[in-house]
Amino acid sequence: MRVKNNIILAMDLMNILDAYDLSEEISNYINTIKIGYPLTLSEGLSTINIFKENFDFNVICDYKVADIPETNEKIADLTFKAGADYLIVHGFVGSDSIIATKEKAEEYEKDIFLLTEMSHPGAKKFLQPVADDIAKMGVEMNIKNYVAPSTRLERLSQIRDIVGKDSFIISPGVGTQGGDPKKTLNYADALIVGRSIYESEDPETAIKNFIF
Ligand code: O7E
Repeated sequence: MRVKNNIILAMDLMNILDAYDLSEEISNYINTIKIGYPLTLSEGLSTINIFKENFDFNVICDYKVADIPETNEKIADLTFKAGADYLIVHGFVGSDSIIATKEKAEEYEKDIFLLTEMSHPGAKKFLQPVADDIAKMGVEMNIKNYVAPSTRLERLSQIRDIVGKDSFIISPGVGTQGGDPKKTLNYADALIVGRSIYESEDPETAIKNFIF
């Protein structure tokens, strides 16, 4: 995937009209967005195709899928059928649950991202101790795309060492959560940025602050 300006916009808005307006404003700078529960639960899965048809964005669906294989497969099927290019999947649920989403992605000629460690402080307690093992499992499973935090650069660097230079890492936590965007790009291939852009009075200028 080629991510324009190495920025993925986290489209955590609660209605499609605001999201559409923002897309028009920033589409010269962005070709990849991440849609999560805020927009999907507000407006439905059909939002995916609105972005595909009107802006030709790469759409990453951040549903942090974390269920048994049979349920993961259903979630993945609905998401790719709705037009998603990528689905983000939790790693802690184990390889069988992940394989269910990966195989479904392959049926649609799409792919998944594996979530290793998260960016918020609470992730240190349960997720951080197993994040390296999640990344190692991803390598064993031949997964190429990962999510790892920009708020703890030493951890991001460690996860990069595990998954190797040819893997694609996207990293949330820059800006509002305190991560340094430029330093993050020493280890990650693209930044995930939400509030610093969509809550800005001037999203276009805000985006330029993340372009290096
Ligand atoms: O802090 P913001 O507003 O720049 O938004 C960050 C986005 O990244 C937001 O959608 C949040 O849900 C997501 N995110 C994290 O902030 N931390 C994580 O560890 C993981 C994610 C995420 O996107 O997970 C899947 C990639």
